[in-house]
Amino acid sequence: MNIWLDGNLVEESEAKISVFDHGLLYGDGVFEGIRFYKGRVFRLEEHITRLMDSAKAIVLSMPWTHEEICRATCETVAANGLSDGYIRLVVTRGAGELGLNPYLCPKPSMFIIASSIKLYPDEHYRNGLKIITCATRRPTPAALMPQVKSLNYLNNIMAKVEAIQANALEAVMLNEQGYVAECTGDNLFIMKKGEMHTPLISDGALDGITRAVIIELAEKLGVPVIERSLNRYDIFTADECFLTGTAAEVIPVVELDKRTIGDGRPGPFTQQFLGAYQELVNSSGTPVR
Ligand code: PXG
Repeated sequence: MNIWLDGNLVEESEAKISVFDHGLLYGDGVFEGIRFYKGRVFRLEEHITRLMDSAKAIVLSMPWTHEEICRATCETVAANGLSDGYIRLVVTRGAGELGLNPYLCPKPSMFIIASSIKLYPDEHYRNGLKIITCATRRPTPAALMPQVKSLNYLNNIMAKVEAIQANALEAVMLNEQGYVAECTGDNLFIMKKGEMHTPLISDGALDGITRAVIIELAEKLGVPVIERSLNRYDIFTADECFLTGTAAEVIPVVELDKRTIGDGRPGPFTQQFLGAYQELVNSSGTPVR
């Protein structure tokens, strides 16, 4: 496997980062997870824009331009001869002194891995996920900005642990006020009386690229979209519920906290959006060469 590391494509065994890198020492850095289908990178521009914004928000000055990163991403996919897969793009603060001070790290590092990703097992796309609400809350924006896709994922990992311990694959995370923010690695949508509802970004959700695509598709299909604060009541009483993410794509949810959502089967809107999403990813994107 060829890894792009600080400007060069190197063998996996040569792709090494210093133990003094603040990305490792403090989770100081940002990342993106991007998919490519049939040799085309899906929503590449949007992912790199979010990466640059995340970096800016944590005062990490990027030594590479938007265009250079797009090119490097495509180059990495092409170098590995892959047609479908997953890209992990990571920017770390770089190596520096021990101690939090990021200004003592002179040079950020960037690496790009093009590989595959294990999705939820197929049966869950057919039958729907059974998920839980976890006790771990999304941090308030006054603590850790939820829109920054930082290397600090412990909050989500602790939520994921709760899900797994409860024999579930995902967990709904609430914000400090008790409103639904999102799941540990996916945004959440419900359908109610033919309308689509999804939490506001300001309620602690990541501004998901897939979320934006689904909103676009809904508007194209004439489905009203309402971004508002949701609580568990809204999910319990929804006709349908589904999650979106680069890795998960669109996945139905049929149960929350042992309560059946709708009729307990993936609903027609969910199936329609999953179909429309799959059609879009297979017919658009930036060619890698
Ligand atoms: N919320 C969170 C907290 C996420 O991390 C999403 C929503 C969905 O966003 P996109 O832009 O993908 O539609 C994410 C997505 C990984 C990985 O291994 C990436 C995510 C989540 C979990 C794992 O790359 N990001």
